[in-house]
Amino acid sequence: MAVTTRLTWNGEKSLQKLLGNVSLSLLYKSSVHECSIEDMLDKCNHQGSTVTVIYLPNCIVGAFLLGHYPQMRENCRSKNSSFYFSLNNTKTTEFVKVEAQIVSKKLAFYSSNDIIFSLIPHKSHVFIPLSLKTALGISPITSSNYLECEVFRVEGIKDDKGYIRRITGVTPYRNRLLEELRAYTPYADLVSEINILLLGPVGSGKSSFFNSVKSVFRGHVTRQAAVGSDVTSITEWYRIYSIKDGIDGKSLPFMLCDTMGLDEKEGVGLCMDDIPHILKGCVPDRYHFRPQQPITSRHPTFIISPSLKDRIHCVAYVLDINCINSLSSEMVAKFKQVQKIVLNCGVPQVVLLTKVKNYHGVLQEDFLNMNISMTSQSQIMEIQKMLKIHISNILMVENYAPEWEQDPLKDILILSALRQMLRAADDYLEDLPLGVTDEVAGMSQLDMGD
Ligand SMILES: Nc1nc2c(ncn2[C@@H]2O[C@H](COP(=O)(O)OP(=O)(O)O)[C@@H](O)[C@H]2O)c(=O)[nH]1
Ligand SMILES: [Mg+2]
Repeated sequence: MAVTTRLTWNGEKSLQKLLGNVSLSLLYKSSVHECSIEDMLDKCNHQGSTVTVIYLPNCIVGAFLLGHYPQMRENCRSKNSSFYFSLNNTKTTEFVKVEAQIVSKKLAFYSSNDIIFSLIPHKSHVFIPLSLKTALGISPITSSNYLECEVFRVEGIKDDKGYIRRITGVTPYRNRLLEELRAYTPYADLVSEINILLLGPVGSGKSSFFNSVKSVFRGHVTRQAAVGSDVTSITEWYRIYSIKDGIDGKSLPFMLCDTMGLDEKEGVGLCMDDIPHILKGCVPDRYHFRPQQPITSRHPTFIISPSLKDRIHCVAYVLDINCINSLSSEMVAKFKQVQKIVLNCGVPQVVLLTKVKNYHGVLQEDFLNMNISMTSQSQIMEIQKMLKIHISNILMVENYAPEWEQDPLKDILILSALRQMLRAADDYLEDLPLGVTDEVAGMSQLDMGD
């Protein structure tokens, strides 16, 4: 009979995610195999990197060990890198120079001669010192008697160099990015909020990007904007969404402006003549788009004298990365038409590529330079050629779908994309002619008439 893990489906996914989208194969399970160090080592020796998962009454903790399990010989220490985690709150802590040794039927991990983690399989006992319990955010009175111990072989670690540092660095890096964006204020306080306009074909992930940003700041996956899987999948209203900070609920100084999708056919989807009005800030929140009838200044809610704060400060062209190579020539032509309007208005532009399935690839590189590490993809080269947008402004995300759990790596991509949009908007504000603060910049370049 096949031995199966005690982890739930979600628990197994979380563990795989924590380790960088690896595959796991169960080598040892204490309730099925013998509860002895001999049997455990027999199953786990010479298997390469492993993860040992301990099920305590109130939490699940574990140790990842880079390289082989130690040998049975006493007094033989094998040098490894390892890290320890709590699966309940996905907290991790790193120990780079760990020595593993079998002493008196106990598997012990040492760092600078102090035991940092040890297992006594025949007693179903785990020793976790208080300092490690604190670092992992688990209760100091957590029982030392475990219900189960499982060891998995970890497959799919492409590059060992710096692997543990990156894994354990993901959550702190995500938290630093979040803090940075929480503290963000627009350049020279010229406006109270940055307006980011999302433009792209139906189904490219515009509404999902807003939901994703909102989810990151909220601290759990939420959805406010209707997305493709809903009954009415097509966004027909112009929506200017604010984003609240989960901690104290204050509105953050950026808005995401969601539009109707662009369509390759004329007279379908977002009307080209609406775009200059949106860019200038004349179109109000909740305006109902009409594909064949652009808004005019006679419309009752048309904003006749928009100021700098009403304008769009950055445009993001949203595209599904998997569809780039199959964009029709009509859609490419439409994009070029849109781009001309945006350029004419002087608004900065970025590309947001969604549905990036292999986003765990950034873990194999240095996620501090994600754009550079992911630029070899042909789709990115293609979009750069098509829209002539600098590579640093081609951003990639994997949006949250409603049913998914939060993932710090996804958060990093979403927050990095948002940060780049805000930087582009700040450059635009900084570049405005002196004295242009409360009037509409670049207005003279556009016909305000109907
Ligand atoms: N896998 C995946 N699905 C996505 C992503 N972004 C959007 N989707 C899905 O694609 C569909 C269309 O998304 P939606 O946000 O409504 O696109 P919009 O028409 O541009 O607003 C929905 O079913 C979403 O759940 C993504 O980054 N990854
Ligand atoms: Mg939408």
